[in-house]
Amino acid sequence: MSDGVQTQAAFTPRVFSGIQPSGGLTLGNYLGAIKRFVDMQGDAFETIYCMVDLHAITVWQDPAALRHNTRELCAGFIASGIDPEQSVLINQSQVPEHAQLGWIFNCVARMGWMKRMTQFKDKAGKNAENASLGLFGYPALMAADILIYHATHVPVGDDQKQHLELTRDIATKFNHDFGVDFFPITEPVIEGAATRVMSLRDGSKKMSKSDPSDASRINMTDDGDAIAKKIRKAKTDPDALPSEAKGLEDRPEARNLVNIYAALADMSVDDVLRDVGGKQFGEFKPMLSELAVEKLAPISGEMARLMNEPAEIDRILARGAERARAIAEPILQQTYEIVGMVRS
Ligand code: AQP
Repeated sequence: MSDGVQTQAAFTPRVFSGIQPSGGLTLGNYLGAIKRFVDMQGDAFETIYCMVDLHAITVWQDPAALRHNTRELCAGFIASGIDPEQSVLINQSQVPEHAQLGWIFNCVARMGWMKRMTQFKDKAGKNAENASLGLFGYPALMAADILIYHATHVPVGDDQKQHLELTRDIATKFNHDFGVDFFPITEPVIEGAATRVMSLRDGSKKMSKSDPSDASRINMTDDGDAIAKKIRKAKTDPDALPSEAKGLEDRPEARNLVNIYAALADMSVDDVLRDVGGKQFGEFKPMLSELAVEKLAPISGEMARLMNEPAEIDRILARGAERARAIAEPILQQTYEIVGMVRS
């Protein structure tokens, strides 16, 4: 077997990433994921972006809401700048090869690896015995989502780091067990000022679409008034903003708002603090609201327009599935060959 570097060189540079249609999009999903998906479109990579509906049902989803959220997520991708001609846009369940490879990876991943996944512990909480088997197995399906395309790079927020390490472990074990160099050792791409956007109500918790408190997050469908109100009410401390990033170290809420500002403005945290150091939150919060509305209002307006044409969204997803399957199907067939399944 050749080493990892040679293996990587042999694969087409290809980006895959996904988002669950488990609710409406948040500013966390936008800054941690979608905005960076847009940045990776171009000549350097083939890009495949996915609404991971099979992952969403690892916790209960109302069927009508799931359908709505999947289409709205697709609208969010496009409104944020994902070009459905340049990128392949899909919902996971229309490309059955994800789930088929997912089964093989269920047989590669080890129970001990899965038990260490902190997201399962966070999501299952105290009631782990009552969690679905799918929620436990989620990271093996996520590895399949990525590796069914031999994706080499995966842009994600910081919370997905552990799952990507597991993806690398699964690829390595598969290659080793079967004596092949078949799956790439995928690179996580976790970059930017907002790899972990925190709740507006609690700087120690991630901003999340399923947080019961709507005030904890900015939804991509919020109007300007709602955004301004949520930022005005965001938890902070009584001190003025520091002039250097070091001064944010023990101030999670202040750090969060500065990180959000930096990511929205495409500035570094140091540059933001050079401008706003010394200001009180009474002055900084309106600046942040104005910037957030300026950046998000065009996206939410375009999402609303696209949602008036659900048939067009479905057409884009059907076309995406066709393009995705052209890549995934041969990789699945080769995987079955390697594993020893009879192909008649
Ligand atoms: N708060 C966040 N900051 C930065 N990135 C984030 N992401 C999610 N929340 C933040 C990134 O968005 C992508 C899609 O995530 P997901 O929807 O598939 O799952 P999640 O991470 O579990 O997101 P949520 O909003 O917390 O969903 P629920 O509430 O359904 O569990 C990933 O790249 C993630 O890192």
